[in-house]
Order: sequence, then structure tokens, then C-alpha cells
Amino acid sequence: MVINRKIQTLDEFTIQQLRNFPKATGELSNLLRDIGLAAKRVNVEVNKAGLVDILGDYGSTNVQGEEVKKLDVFANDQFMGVLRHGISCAGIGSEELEDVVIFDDEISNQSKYVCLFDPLDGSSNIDVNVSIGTIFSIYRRVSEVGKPATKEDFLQPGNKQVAAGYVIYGSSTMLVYATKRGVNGFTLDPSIGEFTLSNPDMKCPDLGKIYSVNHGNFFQYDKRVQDYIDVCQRKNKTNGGPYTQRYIGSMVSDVHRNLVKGGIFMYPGTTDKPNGKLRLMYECNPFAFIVEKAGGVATDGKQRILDIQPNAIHQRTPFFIGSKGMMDELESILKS
Ligand code: AHM
Ligand code: MG
Repeated sequence: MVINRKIQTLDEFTIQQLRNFPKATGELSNLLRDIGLAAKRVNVEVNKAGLVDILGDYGSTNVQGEEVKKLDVFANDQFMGVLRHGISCAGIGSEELEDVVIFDDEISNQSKYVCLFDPLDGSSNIDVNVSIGTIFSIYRRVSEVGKPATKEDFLQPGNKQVAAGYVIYGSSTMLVYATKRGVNGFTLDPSIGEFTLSNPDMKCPDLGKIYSVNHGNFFQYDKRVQDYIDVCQRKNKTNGGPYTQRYIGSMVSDVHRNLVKGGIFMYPGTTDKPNGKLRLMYECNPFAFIVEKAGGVATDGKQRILDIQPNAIHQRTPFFIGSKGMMDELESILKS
């Protein structure tokens, strides 16, 4: 077999990045490698979901009161297991778990990071073979290294994230992650079982032609959100609309597409659910961090998502995210 040395694997890339920081310990690279490993295991199961008896309801409800699919449980167990047995994570929080899990063993207590994740977002799409994803967020602990992690390590605003990323189990499987140095995307090469650098230094176009929102909720949105959607549907000054409406209902895919092509994604509050549906800590914060690092903007309609001080692991927030020019246009209408 001819080895293509032009490719750069996720591990090679993170180790190369490490060389820019002489004092770095390599712990973040280890953590990203662990996440990549868990993602590969989940990918195998997602790909054969239609073949084995792993589809369907697991029969229980998660802490949000939603029905749990078997693959959600599998993905949660994989991420938790890999991070627990790795050497770089002191504890985790997950959409599938009511409370954070502090690993509290000799090695984990020495780790300086904690990780929050949504193991399988968009899981209602599993049954119909639509792309789903994992979202993750990494914080440096505020508690003393050497002791067990604490709840405060998790309840930090998004602007304290050290890294964040997502995995799409789609037509190909991709892992995208951001640090303060930028955003890079890796595509899983099934022939060697490695994530390889495919989208270096990703940038979100300042303007796009796509808006993504659940139109079924239109009459439950605030009047100003309705006004903005109205603008999206007409010829407008910013970008010569009407824009194209695209909404998969799988946020990882919707936001990824808009990040690459330019666009805006919205999950506003509704009259029934003023804070919307999406979770701040492991859905909105990681995407806000990634999209901001790529040049875009993310708000709750009033303030920057990354500046929200969280008070609960599972709290929800209205969410608006995307290309800077489109977000500016939205903001001017929301303020009017
Ligand atoms: P989940 O965490 O239960 O999978 O829900 C999150 C998903 C997002 O991926 C998606 O953007 C949203 O729910 C779609 O919700 P809706 O069907 O209300 O538009
Ligand atoms: Mg989710």
C-alpha cells in the first residue's frame, strides 16, 4: 500500500500545534485524541444502525423528559468510558446524565480539564437516516488540581472554554474543533480509521444566503423575530435576498452547513418555551465558541452566548448564530 504523506491525522495535527507552546503538557492533545477515539466507536454503531437491533426507543426518558434512543445511551457510555479511562479529564457533564460525574481517582484528579458533551444530538433523526452529531466543550478546572473536580469547574461561562468541537456522522464523518488558535476540520478516512485534516483554518463567510429556523413555530415567536424572518423572505439590502430556507432539525448539520457556506441558524424562545429548546452548556456554548473563532457571531437575542453566566448544567437559552453580516442585520431588527 502506498502511504500518502500529504495527509495529516488529528493526532499529528494536535501534536504539531503543541510545539507552538513550549510549556504545554500535551493534556489537551490527549483529550482530543480520546474524543476522536470515542467518536470513531460511535461512528461504527451509527453506520450500522439500520442493520442491527439498535434502533428505536430505549424505553426510558432522559433528564429533559425526552425519550431516549439506544444509540444515545451507547454514545454517552462511549464518551464517558473513554474519558474516564483517559488521563486528561477530571469529570464530565452530559445531556444524558442528570448531574455531572466526577471521576475522582488518582489519575483523573491530576487532570486539569473537564468536558461537557451532548453525545448524540438530533437523535430523533436516527430512525430516518439523517445526519446526527456529537457536540463537546472543554474547560480548564478552577478547582485545585490533585483534588476531585467540583461543580464550579463546569459552571463557567462559555468564554472560558479552552476548546470546543463537534462530530457529524453524515455522508462522511467529520470532527471539527476550535481552540483560541482557530477552527480546523478533519474527515474520517475509513481506509486507515483516522481523522485527517480536510478543512484547515475554517472561516465563516461574512454573508450567506441560508436561514435555518423551525417555521412551524413561527406564530409562537416574538414579533421582532417574525420581522427578521420576513426580511429573510424578501429582497433585502444586506445580501439581495430572499434567502434560502434550510432546516434539517439536526443542529450539528444545520450549523456546520451554515459555517461552511454562510448563513444564520435560529432557535428562538416561543410563547410556550421562552428559553427555547437548546441547552447552553453542551449545545450552544461549544457552537458559539467555534463560530466566533471562525469569524461569526452567536447571541441569545440580547447578549453574547459566551458571556452568559450559567447556573445549571441543563439550562436552556434562545440561540441565534451565524455569519457576522446576517447576525448584524438580525440584531438591528431585534433592537428596533
Ligand atoms: P436533542 O438534543 O433532543 O437531539 O434536540 C436538539 C435538536 C437540535 O439538533 C435541533 O436543532 C433541534 O433539536 C430541532 O428541534 P425542533 O424539532 O423543535 O425544531
Ligand atoms: Mg441535543
